[in-house]
Amino acid sequence: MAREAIDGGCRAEDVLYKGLMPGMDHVSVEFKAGRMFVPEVMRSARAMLNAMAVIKPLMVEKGIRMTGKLILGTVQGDLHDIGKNLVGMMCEGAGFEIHDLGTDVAPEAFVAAVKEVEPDIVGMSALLTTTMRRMGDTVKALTEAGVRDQVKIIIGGAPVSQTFADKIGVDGYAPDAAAAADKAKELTAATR
Ligand code: B12
Repeated sequence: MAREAIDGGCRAEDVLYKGLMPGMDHVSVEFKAGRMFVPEVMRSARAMLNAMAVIKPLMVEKGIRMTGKLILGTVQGDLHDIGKNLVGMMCEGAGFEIHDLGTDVAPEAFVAAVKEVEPDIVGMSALLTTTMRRMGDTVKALTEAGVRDQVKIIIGGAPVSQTFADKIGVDGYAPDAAAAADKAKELTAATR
């Protein structure tokens, strides 16, 4: 449908901002209300990603800026990535350029990626009570490298909570992928 819209004369940014993003906003509302579930969110996100593959090159050509850049990774020692991938898909749906570092990401790898990509936001995922501590280590590594203040940090994953987020000094926590996209938008809006 995205290709048809472009071929029919629609501008790439209209396909994104008037078509795809309101569509994902709807998915977000329905997911939060418990009327849509993980498989439907994943299917919607996949449709969004396929449409983005069509329009992204056109947007890059025209120099149209995305909502922001977001680095995402599951922390060191942790291989769970289903939730992280969902967060990436929803944030991409919200217009973010995603740099997914994968799983088992060491604090130093987050630091290197921040220096290279210069993102607006760093997102960390942890599903194990043993690995959630690596989130604090990563914040420390970013601080020691002198880049902590250049980014907003959000965290999530089943054992993670707002209390834990406050404790390790990050900028946000979100319980699910839809809330993660909202939080990322809120934090980038605050910095502009
Ligand atoms: C699937 C799974 C696995 C798969 C992972 C496959 C993969 N590619 O991800 C496999 C089989 C590999 C696995 C392995 C292990 N697992 Co496991 N696993 C699970 C399981 C069943 C589901 C996790 C999941 O995908 N949920 C669905 C997603 C959509 O939800 P989510 O991850 O919570 O993500 C959402 C939010 O948390 C949030 N979110 C997530 N990340 C982020 C990031 C940001 C920035 C933000 C804002 C939000 C956010 O948004 C997401 C989307 O809505 C859970 C049990 C459970 N019900 O949670 C156990 C579970 C997490 N695993 C567990 C354990 C113990 C292990 C193992 C140690 C088992 C073993 N003895 O080998 C290993 C560890 C391997 C490792 N080093 O990581 C325990 C953890 C216990 C604990 N408290 O620490 C759990 C809770 C099971 C249990 N009840 O015992 N596991």
